[in-house]
Amino acid sequence: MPVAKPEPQEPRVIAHVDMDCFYVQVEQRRNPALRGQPTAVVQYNDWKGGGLIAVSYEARGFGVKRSMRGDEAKRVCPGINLVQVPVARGKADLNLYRSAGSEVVAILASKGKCERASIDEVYLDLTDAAKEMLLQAPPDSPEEIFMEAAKSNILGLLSDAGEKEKNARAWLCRSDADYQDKLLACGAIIVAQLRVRVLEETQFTCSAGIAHNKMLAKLVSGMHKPAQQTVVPSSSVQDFLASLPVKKMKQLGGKLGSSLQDDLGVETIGDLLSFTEDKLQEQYGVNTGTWLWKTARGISGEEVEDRLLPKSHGCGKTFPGPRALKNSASVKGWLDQLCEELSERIQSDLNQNKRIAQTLTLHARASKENERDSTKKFPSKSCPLRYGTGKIQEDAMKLFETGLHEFLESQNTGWSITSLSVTASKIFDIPSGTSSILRYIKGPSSAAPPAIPDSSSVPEDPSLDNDVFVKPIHEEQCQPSTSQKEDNNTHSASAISAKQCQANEEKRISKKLPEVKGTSSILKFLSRGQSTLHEKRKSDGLICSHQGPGSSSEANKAEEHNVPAEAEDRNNTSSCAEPSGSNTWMFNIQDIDPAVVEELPPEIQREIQGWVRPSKHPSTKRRGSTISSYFPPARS
Ligand code: TTP
Repeated sequence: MPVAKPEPQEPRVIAHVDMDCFYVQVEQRRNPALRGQPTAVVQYNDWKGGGLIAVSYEARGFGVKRSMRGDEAKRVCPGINLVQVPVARGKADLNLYRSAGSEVVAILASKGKCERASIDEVYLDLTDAAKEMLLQAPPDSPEEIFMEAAKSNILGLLSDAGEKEKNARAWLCRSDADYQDKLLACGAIIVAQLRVRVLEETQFTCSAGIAHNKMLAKLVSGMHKPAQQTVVPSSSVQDFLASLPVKKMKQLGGKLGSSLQDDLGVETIGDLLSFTEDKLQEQYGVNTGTWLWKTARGISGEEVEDRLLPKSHGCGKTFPGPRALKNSASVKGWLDQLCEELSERIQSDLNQNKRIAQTLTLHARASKENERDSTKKFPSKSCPLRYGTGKIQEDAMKLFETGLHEFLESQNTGWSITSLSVTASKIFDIPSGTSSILRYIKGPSSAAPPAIPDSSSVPEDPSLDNDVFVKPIHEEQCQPSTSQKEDNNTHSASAISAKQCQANEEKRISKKLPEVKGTSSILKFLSRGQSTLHEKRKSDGLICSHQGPGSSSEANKAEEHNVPAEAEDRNNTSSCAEPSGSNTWMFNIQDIDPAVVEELPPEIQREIQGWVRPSKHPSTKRRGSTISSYFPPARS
């Protein structure tokens, strides 16, 4: 259920940028002969010409829709070019589109905080850039307004087609505008400049919404497509929301939206205005009630996250109709392929971005032979993620078997699987300089040691790779899950003080690392020590911070880990000291993969246990044997 976030005191400028018919544009860049032609990208499939997943605006003009299959599109538009999605391992290979999306993100991220929301859309927080423009070079003359900005659609600005540009120019440099509108005008100019840069450097067009919050920016970014932008001044918010169907609002597309319609007779967001906050809270609980009340007024405090990388990686495949999988051998065949791809992707994330995924989840859609109409769902199953293709394949199959067992409820009946997906989630950053963790994480099936990441490289994009990619699922995957947020909060509950780190860190850092060999055995580790360890971890939320060159300040790092700086002083349980005056790097003990811990030398393991159970092992820390020696900060 949605929860209202506190709104910031200061006005913000937020943009939502969405690529136009993205996959088609990528294909048109590969084959310029397709430019300006009715074109659609088709999902690999030989049934009725495959399913359309992206349709060019020229083809839309002929009535071609994404819901059509290739054969139908040809009937509607005989001249249409149908381009097949690249295929690898018998399923769609979206790498081409992912890296095209990364090109765009690299440009958009140049002007402010950037959150990659899906394969082809981002949120930008342009508040600082807009403030700077307002201070340094505010728009003051209609004639000098950047051409693309002058084409903006400004919500609530009445003008016929002939006057539109003239009015927009005037609006963008009104001297009598309030501060909020002035910032918004600067934001609109910045977004227009960014969109032109994207076009020049990638050949892709995009559309954008510019508003004071994410919710409004997202709602309008698709309003004038393709290649246009829409601005939402505060004064036009109420009119805009008044007629907006509830189901169009993010978070109201499902059961909550249906309940608003059925139980309260609310059809548009404007209809919600007639309910008091108390009434909405009474109906939907305190949090959701407040969220609805605020949403009706266009208020949203949701922040743009600084995130260019995915929160999870997923690979999926659907098996509709006759393609359904009906025995374990065929499930294993497909799962192996999906896991192989997932393994490659998390390994590449580790190599390029120094990020480790901790949880493997298996989702499936299934039905029982004798109960086709049953609503019982195949339960999603998760386990700690072990690196290495073979291990992931093995664990995924076990998860499948466990899920199937539950799903069948001990009935001896036939079954069929119509979709399978594996996801790697709970991804965390290895603190900078912890090169040795990369060595430890490398399981026997990982062929090569992870490369030292190149900080200048453009990060991988966050898209999931579902064979038939359904947007809402995709978005969901890109959002933090409640449990993830809860976890973060748990981390913040207590943290080991940076001041507790022991002195002479640099000496230890320069100590030669011993060679430690072993196999990753996270499951073994967890079955042995998980319950105590996890309970303690949950209550302790340990963080250890260490000195290291070139990293950010303690407070900043604490923020990165959602740890209030003051919380660090409350916990005197750990044992690392910091030489004063130098920078700090931190890691959260909860973020260390237990498999990694198990492979460390015994004295290090004892030390970690000491952090986890400080009262029982107050003096397990020994000079020269602390964990920091093994996860040392980078040396410049
Ligand atoms: P969208 O942004 O939803 O659509 P689009 O970019 O094709 O067109 P528009 O101009 O209307 O925004 O999706 C981005 C890409 O994601 C799309 O080009 C293809 C892919 N996609 C799928 O593979 N399956 C889907 O169900 C959807 C909705 C999109």
